[in-house]
Amino acid sequence: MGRTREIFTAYPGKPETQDGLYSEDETRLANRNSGLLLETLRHDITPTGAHYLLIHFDIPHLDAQRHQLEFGAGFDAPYSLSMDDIRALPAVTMPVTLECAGNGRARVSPRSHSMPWGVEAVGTSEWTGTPLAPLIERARPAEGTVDFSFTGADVGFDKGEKHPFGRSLTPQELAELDVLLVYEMNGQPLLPQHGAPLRIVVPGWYGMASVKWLTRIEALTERYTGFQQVQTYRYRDHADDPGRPVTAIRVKSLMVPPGVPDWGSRLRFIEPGATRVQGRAWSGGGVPIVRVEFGVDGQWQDAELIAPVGQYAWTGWHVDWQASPGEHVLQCRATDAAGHVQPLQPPWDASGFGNNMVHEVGVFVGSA
Ligand SMILES: Nc1nc2c(c(=O)[nH]1)N[C@H]1C(S)=C(S)[C@@H](COP(=O)(O)O)O[C@H]1N2
Ligand SMILES: [Mo]
Repeated sequence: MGRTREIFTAYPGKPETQDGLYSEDETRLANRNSGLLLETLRHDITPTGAHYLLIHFDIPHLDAQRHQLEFGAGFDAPYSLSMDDIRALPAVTMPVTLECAGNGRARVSPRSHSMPWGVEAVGTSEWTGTPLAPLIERARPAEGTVDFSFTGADVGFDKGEKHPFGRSLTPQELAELDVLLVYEMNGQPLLPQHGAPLRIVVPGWYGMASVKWLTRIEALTERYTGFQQVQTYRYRDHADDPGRPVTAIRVKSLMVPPGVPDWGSRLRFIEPGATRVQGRAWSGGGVPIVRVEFGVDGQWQDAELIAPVGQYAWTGWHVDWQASPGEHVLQCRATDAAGHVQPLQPPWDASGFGNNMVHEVGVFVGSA
């Protein structure tokens, strides 16, 4: 009892308040871009309002009645589609787990200056739309096309360069990935913050590829050089490294923090005895999860897997743990069918991309 109170009033490791730990800019970013609440991992499909958000610039105010998607430059048979045209096409609904490539950045040291995600930049939604590849085919890409560009309606500055948010995919990537042109999320029209009225979803890739507020697709005979394609979203060993493009999601898992939290620190309190711990695991490129291990103070045991929510969506897992009194560090670690295992330490990246280290939750087991 005394110990419980002590640990929750002055829990060990609580840092002294320090100015400049995060810059004002980063705090602003963190307040614009919300993350998933870990307890919502209990839901197969993330409640819409709890899905993470990443918005580089401002949300454009688009009128769905007048919105047109243009298949423009570089096509031999250019055309455009209204939202009504798109809704009349064959519809597909697909559960897809999206994760921001910067998820986990706050654990990478030394850090780069960007959105300070902990572990929560992930979510799974049922996306409804129509397959994109046949629509691109219909516009007849000109001979020698090597890239397709996807341009959003949002514009802003990064590193002094003004640009719309845009990304590209090669014809081969388009053929291999089940890219959807999406207008609904969880059975409702897309919310403004998730790309209304139209976005793409690139299943199995980190979120940057899933361009929101989509207005234009072009076919290019030279590789696309948009800022968000070539100047960022690259794995770099150091700031001057041209790097390698960030593409498929790396294997990862999260747990619902068990017990109840302390308001300020989020440290968990658990009564001793049988405790069920549950969570989710996922990987990129449609690769299934084959194993999740649950660790208590560095001792690992296998968790039980529940069927995946979809080919491109996370897999549930749970484990029964006999919680013994004291402080413990709980961890979870997933392995995918390609043999990739989550590392215990963050993989090095100069911009903090692709950090798929194991999830750790500190708990105190006692009586209160
Ligand atoms: N037009 C546009 N598309 C965008 C972005 C953006 O800022 N503008 N952010 C990207 C990034 S980095 C991510 S992780 C996902 C986030 O999608 P969500 O906010 O719907 O979760 O959208 C991607 N698509
Ligand atoms: Mo992202």
